[in-house]
Amino acid sequence: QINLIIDGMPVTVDEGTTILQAAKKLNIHIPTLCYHDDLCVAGNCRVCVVEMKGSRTLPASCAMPVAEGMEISTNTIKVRTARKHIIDLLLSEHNAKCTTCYKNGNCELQDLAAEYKISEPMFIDLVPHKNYQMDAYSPSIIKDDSKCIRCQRCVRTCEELQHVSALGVAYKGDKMKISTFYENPMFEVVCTNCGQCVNRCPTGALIERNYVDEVWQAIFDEDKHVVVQTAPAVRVALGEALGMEPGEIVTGKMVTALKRLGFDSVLDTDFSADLTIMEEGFELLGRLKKALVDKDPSVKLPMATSCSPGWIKFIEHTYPEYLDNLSTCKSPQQMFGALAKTYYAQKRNIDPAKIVSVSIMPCTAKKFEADRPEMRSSGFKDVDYVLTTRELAIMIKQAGIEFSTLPESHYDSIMGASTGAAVIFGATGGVMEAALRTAYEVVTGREVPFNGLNITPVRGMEGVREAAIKIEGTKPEWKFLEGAELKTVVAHGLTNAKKVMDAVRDGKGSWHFIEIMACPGGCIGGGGQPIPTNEEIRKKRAEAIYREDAGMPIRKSHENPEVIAIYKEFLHEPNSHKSHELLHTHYKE
Ligand code: HC1
Repeated sequence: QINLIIDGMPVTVDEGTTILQAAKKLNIHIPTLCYHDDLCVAGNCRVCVVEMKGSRTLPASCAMPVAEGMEISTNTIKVRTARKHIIDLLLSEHNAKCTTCYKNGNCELQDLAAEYKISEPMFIDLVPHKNYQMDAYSPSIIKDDSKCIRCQRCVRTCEELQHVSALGVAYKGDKMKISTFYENPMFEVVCTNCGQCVNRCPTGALIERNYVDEVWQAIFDEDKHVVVQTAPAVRVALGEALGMEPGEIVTGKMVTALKRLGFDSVLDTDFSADLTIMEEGFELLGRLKKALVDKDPSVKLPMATSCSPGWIKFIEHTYPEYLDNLSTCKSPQQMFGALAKTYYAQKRNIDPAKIVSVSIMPCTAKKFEADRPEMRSSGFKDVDYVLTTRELAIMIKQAGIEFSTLPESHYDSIMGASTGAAVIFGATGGVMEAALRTAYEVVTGREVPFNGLNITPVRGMEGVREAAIKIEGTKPEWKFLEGAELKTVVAHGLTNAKKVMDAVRDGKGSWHFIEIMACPGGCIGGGGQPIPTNEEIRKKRAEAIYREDAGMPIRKSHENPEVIAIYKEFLHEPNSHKSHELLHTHYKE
């Protein structure tokens, strides 16, 4: 334990704590820019400098560990002047057209400039002399170097959290910039579109490509029928972008808001998440049968989930030899899109050409996914526009809706019913838990033997989690699984995905089923979620997801009445010819 004094107040903290963390314990706010809770310390912006008794220099509080007897001052004239100069220097190289910036009102540099009352710039405006580049080729992410302050949060995110390293530091000195391999557009390098960099960028240098105006246009077009689907993780995060606390469940208010925005039908990705469980669950059982009964050597096991588009892009780039291990199921977003312009159109008697299909996702990679050539099995682009949670919040604000006071509404019918199994898709481990709830019951006729359907071994925030489930008392047609142990593993964040895939490649993992989500925490920590997103906030959103599940009247995908209906009326059975036509795909090398 270390004792020190900050701003005249004594504080005791563990060895290894930084001055920044110790100050936080005293509720003293020290400004930061390059620092982020999720990332390793960089100490390169130096906005967090403090004065230390006995030292002539001003240490960066994010990088300096505490020491016994230290006396720190966080707000002296020297500190204030240094911070002001640093902010001013950053502004001299920053395209500060704040009024037209997408991040206006949610920019950490703007906040600091306001806090430190930067009025007359002290340094020459260097922006006109710089050859800044704008990369707007990706359907997911726009990179604008003129807004970059080179804090390298994006670089650390891409390298540490995601093990992708699509972004890196190029050149030195005043030419230093954040760039890609040979300065190619992000669209053409190994970027997975996960948007974790976007979520951590303190300015407008990395933003999502936004489709708010296009969606408004569709809503105002009387000739169009605009359907909207909402992803599981949006309902536990949207409130944050509209002034509410992390972890508030706003499902009913969100539905009301979407109806007031003018969408013709407000439906739920959770419906197609339940459908995914049926398709994916039977696919897994089919693969197990082929491997165990038919002894078919061509069967690929372990089977891996395929609903996270960042993960799909990652496996395409990094482990292409395992593409056949992916489930052939499209993601729930894309299953929904394909059905919106076929099944839904037929049932509502609407010309599918007039349907505009919009999805609200916690994810930027979903924009890329919707653009993939594989995603046109309805004969049209299955999902026309993908908005992030943040973009939906923008639309709600633009419409002048006071979100927190909204009454609650229910989703519309046909593809709006869902279960607790679907909502947990939004948290890491959720797809696995939902699949086990259904697969176990299909095979044995009994509920999965865990306390109240809560398969806790697959829950939590540990990067890689293994769980095994013994199958006993099988129905006659599944006799080959009697006594078998179904081995599963769950990973979130691509660094953890790499650990699992390396183990598979090296023959160290003997799993049957793998769930991988590209983002830390799963979709609740998606790149399109409200900013800030950090560990504490992810935990609160995950808790909300499990609360939502626990409160649902139906908690198993195969009991979703609209899923039962679609099989009866349209798809016939899981993995049917029709299902394969619309709901499955194959990613090729
Ligand atoms: Fe997800 Fe999924 S859970 S991928 O995390 O399978 O984005 O929320 O919508 O498609 O259902 C995201 C979330 C989401 C899909 C589902």
